[in-house]
Amino acid sequence: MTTLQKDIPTSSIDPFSNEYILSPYAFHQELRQLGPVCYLSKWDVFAVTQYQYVKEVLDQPLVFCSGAGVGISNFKKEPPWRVPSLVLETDPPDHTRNRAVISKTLSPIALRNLKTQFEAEANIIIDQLLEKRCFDAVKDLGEAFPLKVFGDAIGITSNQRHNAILYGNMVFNGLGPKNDLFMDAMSHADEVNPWVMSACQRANLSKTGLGIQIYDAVDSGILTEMEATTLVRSFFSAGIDTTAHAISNAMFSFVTFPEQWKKLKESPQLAKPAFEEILRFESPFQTFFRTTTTETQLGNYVIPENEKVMISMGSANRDPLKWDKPDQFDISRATIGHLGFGTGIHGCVGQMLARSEVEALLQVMAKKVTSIRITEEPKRLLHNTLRGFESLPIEFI
Ligand code: OVM
Repeated sequence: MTTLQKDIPTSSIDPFSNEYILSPYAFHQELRQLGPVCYLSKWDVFAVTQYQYVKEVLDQPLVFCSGAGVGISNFKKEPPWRVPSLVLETDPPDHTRNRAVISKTLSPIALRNLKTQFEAEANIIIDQLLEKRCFDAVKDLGEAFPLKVFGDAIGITSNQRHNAILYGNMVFNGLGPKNDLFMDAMSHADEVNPWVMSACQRANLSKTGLGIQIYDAVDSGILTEMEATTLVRSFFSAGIDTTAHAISNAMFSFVTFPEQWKKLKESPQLAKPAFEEILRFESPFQTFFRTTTTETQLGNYVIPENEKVMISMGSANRDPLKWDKPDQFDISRATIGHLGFGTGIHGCVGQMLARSEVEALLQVMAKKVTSIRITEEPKRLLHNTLRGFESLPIEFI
C-alpha cells in the first residue's frame, strides 16, 4: 500500500488564457512537474498532464466518465448547450450500442472504397494549389479538403457545407468555459444549429454515404429516428475541424522542420508515420474533461467524487518521461501510443478514415510539391480545445 497524500498541488495556470493557448508547451511542463494531478484554482477543476496518468484516466471510463460532459461544464450541475452527443458524451451501455452503429459504417471495405476517392481528390486539390502557388493553408487546404472528401463521404447534400466548420467550432470551443471564444463561436448558433439538424436528417443525406447508413439501425429497431439524426451529427462534429487543423499543423511542421519535408519527399511512404508524428507533435485535440463518478486514487492522490478532471493529450504527447526529445518533430520516430486520437472505449472511431484522408494528401504532396514556404506571418488560432491556425499563408512550388 502506498501512503495517500491528501494535498493535491494547486496551480494558478489558466489553460484558457490567450498566453497558454498560443504557447502551451512551457505551461504543460510546469503542470507535469507538479505530479500526477494538480488543482487549477482559476476554474476549480483538476488537471492531469503526465502521459502515464492521462492514459490511466482514459483507461477507466467508468470512474472518469463522459456522461457529465467532456468539456469543463458538469452536466449534472448545468444543462448542456446542445442535446448531448450519443457517443462522445455518454457512458456504457448506451455508448457501446451507439458506437457500434457508427463503427459498422466504417468497415474496412467501406474505407477501402473511400481511399480511392480521397486519393483522386488529393490529386485534384494539390494540382489546383500548385497552379495557384500562394494560398492560405487553413482555408484553401486544411478546411477545403475534409469539407470536400469527408462531406462527400457523409453524403451531405446541402450546398452550404461551410456551416460544418462553424459547427465544429461551436462544438469544440463549447467544451471550454463561457469566455469570449465560447461566445464568439456560439454567435453563429441561430443559423448553424438548425442547418446541422436538418442536414443530418434521412431525407437530406445522399443515398450512398455513411450518414444514411446510420438510419439502418432505425429500420432494425436499434435506434429511434431522432437518435439516428443525433448520431449522424457526430460525423459533422468530430470529423471536419479536427482533420482540418491536423492538415494545417502538418504544413506548419514541415515548413519549420525542412529536413523532415526532405525525408518525406525522398520516401513518400513515410506519409503514414508522418501523420502519426503530426498528431503527437501538434495534437489538434489538446484537452478533454472527464467527471469522477466516485472518489478515486490517481498516483498517490485522492480526487473526490463529481469533480471535473482536465486531461491534456497535448501535454501527454510531449511528456519527456514517455518520449525521447519530445519537442523534436521527427517523422521517422516510433509514435506508437500517442494520444492524438485518445485511447480506450472513447478512442477516435474515425481514426482509420482520418488517416486515410491525410495520408493520401501527404503522399500526393510528397510526389508533386517541390518546396513549401511561408509567405506571411501565420496567425495562431485562439481556441478552447483545438490547436491550429487562424491563417497560414504559404507558397507551393
Ligand atoms: C460528437 C463529437 C464531438 C466532438 C468530438 C468528438 C472527438 C465527437 O458530437 O459526437 O470526438
